[in-house]
Amino acid sequence: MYIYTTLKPSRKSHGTGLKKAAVNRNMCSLMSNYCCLLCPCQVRKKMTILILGLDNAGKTTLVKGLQKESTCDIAPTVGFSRADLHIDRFDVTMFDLGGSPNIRAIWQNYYADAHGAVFVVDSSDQSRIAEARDAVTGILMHPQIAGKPVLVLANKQDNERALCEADIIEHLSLEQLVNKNKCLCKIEKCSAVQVKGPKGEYCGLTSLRWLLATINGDHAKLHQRVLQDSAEQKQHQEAERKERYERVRLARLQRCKVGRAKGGGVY
Ligand SMILES: Nc1nc2c(ncn2[C@@H]2O[C@H](COP(=O)(O)OP(=O)(O)OP(=O)(O)O)[C@@H](O)[C@H]2O)c(=O)[nH]1
Ligand SMILES: [Mg+2]
Repeated sequence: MYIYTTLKPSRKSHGTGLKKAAVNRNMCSLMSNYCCLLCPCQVRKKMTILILGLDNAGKTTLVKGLQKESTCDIAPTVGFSRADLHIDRFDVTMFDLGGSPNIRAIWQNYYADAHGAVFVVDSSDQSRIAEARDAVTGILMHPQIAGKPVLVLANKQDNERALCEADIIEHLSLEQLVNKNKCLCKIEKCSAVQVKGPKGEYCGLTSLRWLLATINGDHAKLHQRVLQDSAEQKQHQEAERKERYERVRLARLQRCKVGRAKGGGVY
């Protein structure tokens, strides 16, 4: 069985697989870091990350925290917002996508462009954990996301009712999901409203560094996939646009014919 997770069991045991470190991957990552030092032209790599999760999970708060902006009074995201950040030696574009049910349909329009994703969970809201499981299942099973690295943030840990990482893994069926879809995955606790985490820096940033390093370790392959999927998506969208145009043109033509047959004027 392939183990594609570095999930850390914190309270309960989750089988032997979870404890295995991805040694080869880390070696590749180290080698690629070393190559970057030797080759200055490759120093700043571009990465696109999607920030996904249910409405009210704390996605925008997280992005604001990463941008060192105020995390107070944040309105629900209608559509999406884009943030460009320089983190270490990476140029990171983040798409913070609105999580309300009527907006979730647009998420898939962004999958092709993503090198990886962050899934934010409101750990304090057990009443919506099944909905979060359905959402994360849909994301990881999508052919344009499967195989890409995913960071799961168990947010709102400042709330005393918050579920721990082990509970979130269980409720989201995360182990089965990441293994089935071959997604490298890590789960981290987070409180997006708190400016400093236990390691002295913003909690979201510490966690995000894992995602960036993981993408960096497989950047050439992931980037090739992004280019190919994005090109295919554009072609598909263009074909759909032409088809729509043709449908409208034929409908108009038909209306004109009917109008003429009835002896009326042409509109
Ligand atoms: N206590 C607590 N509240 C948080 C935390 N993170 C976010 N919130 C609050 O949760 C609410 C929703 O946060 P948002 O960042 O707007 O959530 P979102 O996921 O972007 O929601 P949509 O844009 O609707 O998809 C806000 O009132 C935040 O202040 C956290 O770590 N702890
Ligand atoms: Mg938002």
